[in-house]
Amino acid sequence: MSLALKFLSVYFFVTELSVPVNFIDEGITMDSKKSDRREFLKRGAALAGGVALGTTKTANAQLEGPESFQRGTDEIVGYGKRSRFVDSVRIPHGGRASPDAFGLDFHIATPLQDSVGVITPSSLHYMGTTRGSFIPDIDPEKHRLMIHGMVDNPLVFTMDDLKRMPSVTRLHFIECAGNRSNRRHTTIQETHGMTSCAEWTGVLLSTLLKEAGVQAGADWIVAEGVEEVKGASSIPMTKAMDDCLICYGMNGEPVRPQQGFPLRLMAPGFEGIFNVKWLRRIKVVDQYYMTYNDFGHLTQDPATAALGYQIGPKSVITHPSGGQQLPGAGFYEVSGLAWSGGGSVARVEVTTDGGRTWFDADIRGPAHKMAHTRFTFEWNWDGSPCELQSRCIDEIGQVQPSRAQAAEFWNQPPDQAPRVRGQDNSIQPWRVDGDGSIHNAIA
Ligand SMILES: Nc1nc2c(c(=O)[nH]1)N[C@H]1C(S)=C(S)[C@@H](COP(=O)(O)O)O[C@H]1N2
Ligand SMILES: [Mo]
Repeated sequence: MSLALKFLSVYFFVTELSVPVNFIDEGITMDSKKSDRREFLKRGAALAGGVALGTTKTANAQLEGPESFQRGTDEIVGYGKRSRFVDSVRIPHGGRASPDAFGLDFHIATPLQDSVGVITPSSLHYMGTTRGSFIPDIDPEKHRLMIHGMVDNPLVFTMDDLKRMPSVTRLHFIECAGNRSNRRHTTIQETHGMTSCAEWTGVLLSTLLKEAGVQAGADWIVAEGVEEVKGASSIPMTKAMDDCLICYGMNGEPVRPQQGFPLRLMAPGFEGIFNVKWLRRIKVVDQYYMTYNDFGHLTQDPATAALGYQIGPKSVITHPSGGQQLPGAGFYEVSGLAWSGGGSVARVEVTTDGGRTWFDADIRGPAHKMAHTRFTFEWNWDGSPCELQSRCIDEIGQVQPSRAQAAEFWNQPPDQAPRVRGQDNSIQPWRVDGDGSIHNAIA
């Protein structure tokens, strides 16, 4: 059939069902999808009976039209809105209500179970706050960033000043050091929801520091948010001069208030707490200063340290994951996210037999430095109970540890159940029961 004819028949088919005419585009691409599927079946990856049957049936049956059409509103025209059939939401993390009775927000977790690709929508980005936050309501016209201390020229920047400077746009994850899995968690939102990935736009901190002229012996900076006491972190000058960003943009619009509007520091790959929100001051100093946030970073000795700086290589299977349900045996694309504070993700391995055999997963899209990276693995589930895990290897060769290895690193006595006392980048096991239900398999 000629393309024109095909086009025509799709058109009539479509008008009959009274769905919008732009559906035609999809009618044409559907053919290429079909041939993919045939290709796929030839390769021997048989789909589950139920799924295949469902597909055949749909092809013969009348397709449903929309329930109704939405009348346009200024709100939808102005800022847009997702479908009422999409209900993925953030949840309070760690059992503490957000907002609480006083309107304070605490930690809030991203619904990673519903994630696709690598970008977290801004409205679903996790929120991390030390000891709770009222979200500052900052007028960007009045906001200033001061850089002072051991510099030749102390500087004060307006938002407009910053936007005149050379900018960079980069994909980076943030992860709270409190993003740790335990056996009481049931879903990935509970085990891993305190990490998100966004496209950040701003000025390199090195650009501003060079403008100010850093003096000899100035080995640290202290970055401060508007809350003074708790919103401050000491960061080594080497990191500040390397890849830290002063961000005003996030996913194509101004940084959201919960993420630090109008200005935040991004310290790629460092624990969440270093990414100071509502940034207003950077003091260049000669030594590590003890701030509220720095408590816990005083020593790198695993016997006493609560925290590190750089996030280790980490990954988690987002689908299928805890609380989800497989409809039956057959083909599934296992999909997950991997990231590392050490650079880009080089490789991800997946096991479906609880760690006895490991296979290379496919890396989807370019693996950016210190960014969530999507991996997938083609899996034929035979319907018997099994255990899925993933492990990340980053570009500097670091390998994501097992839970037992991470517990040993943080000095958990070997005769006790593995508990990760410090930063937890351990492998997450998901158990698949014979009925297709998925469960957290931490012992
Ligand atoms: N000013 C300020 N910055 C802050 C915090 C804060 O409470 N105040 N919380 C930190 C913590 S604990 C984390 S994990 C990250 C979270 O960033 P997000 O809320 O944008 O996800 O911000 C960090 N920056
Ligand atoms: Mo955090």
